[in-house]
Amino acid sequence: MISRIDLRGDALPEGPALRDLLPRAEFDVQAALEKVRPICEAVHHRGDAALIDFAEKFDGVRLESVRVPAEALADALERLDPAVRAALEESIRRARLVHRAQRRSDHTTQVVPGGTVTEKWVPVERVGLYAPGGRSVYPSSVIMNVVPAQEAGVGSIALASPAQAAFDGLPHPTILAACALLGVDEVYAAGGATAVAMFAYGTESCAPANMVTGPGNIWVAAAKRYFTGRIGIDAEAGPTEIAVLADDTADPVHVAADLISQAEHDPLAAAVLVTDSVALADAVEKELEPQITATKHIDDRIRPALAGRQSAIVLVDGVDEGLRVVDAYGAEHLEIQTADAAAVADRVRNAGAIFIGPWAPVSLGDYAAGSNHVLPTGGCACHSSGLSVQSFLRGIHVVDYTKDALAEVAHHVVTLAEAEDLPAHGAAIKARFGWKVPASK
Ligand code: HSO
Ligand code: ZN
Repeated sequence: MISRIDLRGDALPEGPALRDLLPRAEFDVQAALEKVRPICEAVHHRGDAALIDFAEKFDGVRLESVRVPAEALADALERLDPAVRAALEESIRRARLVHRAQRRSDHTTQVVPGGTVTEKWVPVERVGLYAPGGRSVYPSSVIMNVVPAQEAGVGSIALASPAQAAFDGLPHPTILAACALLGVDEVYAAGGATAVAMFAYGTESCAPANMVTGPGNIWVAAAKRYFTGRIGIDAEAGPTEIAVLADDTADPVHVAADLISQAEHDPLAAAVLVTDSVALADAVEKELEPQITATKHIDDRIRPALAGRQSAIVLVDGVDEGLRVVDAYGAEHLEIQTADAAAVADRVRNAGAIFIGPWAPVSLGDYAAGSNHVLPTGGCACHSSGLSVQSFLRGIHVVDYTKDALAEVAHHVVTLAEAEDLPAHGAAIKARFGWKVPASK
């Protein structure tokens, strides 16, 4: 069911050549871009009316308004199963602890006497968050988006999630309840690319946002790409990935369960085991079948995810080689299940999040570790981080120089301006000193 890639024996190739040997699905956002263009433009030109038409077409329900009334949020919270409420509250509490600690403070550097540069961190003014509907109704993702935005101090937070025919055109009640728990009261019933377009352009009922974050399918990713430059985005989230670096000390029951746990998200989800132990590889493979049979989403998601070209068991010559493989892969989630797992984890360079040892499965991070679960996929962990307070802040340099401090460096500025054939740049300095460049001290 899951293929094997045997990298034992020969020396591993370097960099991109190694990455090419590893499994990964096609996620062709560019191709989807052409399809979302007319949708985005319809929202641009027809506003709420377009959103209502698209909800009817894609979600099968005719809405009276896209804005969710306050009573619907209160009602969803009231009806929420108390156990789910307690779990969401604990997840929020832990996420707040971690994200509050991320906030950077402003910092002033004195470059010369009388010359300072302060880096001031300012939250984005208005953010639109997207929470998928359909196959993935995840109140946990509402938490993972809202908490960092709130802890960053974003003043205006709105959330969109697809209209659900089964709930009178409202977004799913657990999404609404999560919003109510988090104090988010501006919620819209809009899905996929239409929601991103609503936030990017604004409509009669929704003011435009400066930034859109949140997971979603390929249409959401394509719409984010369409608007890049106009608005800020977090990342073009692709299908979920788990990589497990394990040796013969790992428990095959745990490893199999963790691979299946992420395969459960999507037929395109990736589950990759990297190990130097053939015995473990065999035991995990043997363990998969009974565990799959005992769960849900078997034929629509788990089997195709594990059998797909994006998933594999990769055999390597040792943990050092395994580390090179997981670094080349840059997994969204990386579990280290080896002897001395913390020391091995310390050597990892590329991963969205790292989970150390037998008691930190990805599922814990998905819900209640305190860490964020909106993480870079598709190898983007090689250059990007997951969602954090920092994602919602802008660092603004504030330059404050006295006359003496400017005079001291004036000749260098004028010299560089002339070297770049930009004499007006130099003139802006000279004009302040009676058109004569002050002599250097
Ligand atoms: N593993 C998913 C997030 C998620 N899991 C939501 C359960 N609910 C992507 O990191
Ligand atoms: Zn998950």
